[in-house]
Amino acid sequence: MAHLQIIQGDITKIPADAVVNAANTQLSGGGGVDEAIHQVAGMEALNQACAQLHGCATGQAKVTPAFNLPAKIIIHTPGPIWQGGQHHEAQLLAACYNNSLRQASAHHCHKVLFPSISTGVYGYPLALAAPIAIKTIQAFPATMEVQMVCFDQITYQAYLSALRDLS
Ligand code: AR6
Repeated sequence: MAHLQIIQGDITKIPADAVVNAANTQLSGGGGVDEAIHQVAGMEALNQACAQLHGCATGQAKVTPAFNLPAKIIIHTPGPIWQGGQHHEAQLLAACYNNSLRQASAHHCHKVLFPSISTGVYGYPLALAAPIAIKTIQAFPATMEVQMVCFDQITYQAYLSALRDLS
């Protein structure tokens, strides 16, 4: 079973085997954590590697090298855009975590960092997203060390509270 830890910090500054990126389906870069990851990994190298992947469907996950990030690989997963909850958002969000962990496992990664997928620009309510993230990570069968890296205090508190409610 994957072991989950919730921490507050900047995902680009923590050494790991794999860093998950909250991407878009074009894998074209953008704002938020996607921009931070591109900036630290190296804009040109990462944009070039992403362009070779020809996009990624919502809920799926694709891999590039991590370049200058302190990691082996970056796993790019486009989360669902919140549209009120009746458009398969929950299944798609769970698929992001599950497919990212599958990629991590296929690439022999033991330590994996996640940002809070979809709860920024994509508008997924934190209180609904956090338990989905936690349950999906904890249900993943491989032995792995997973850190949910919350950038701000509100996100950190939401994940801590969801973890308490689930245990
Ligand atoms: N470390 C960890 N978390 C971070 C960092 C960081 N350095 N920077 C921001 N976050 P978002 P989304 C948090 O908007 O909602 C992009 O333009 C942020 O505070 O990055 O999945 C993509 O290209 C929030 O809690 O991702 C897509 O178009 C969380 O990361 C779109 O945004 C996710 O916020 C994806 O939107």
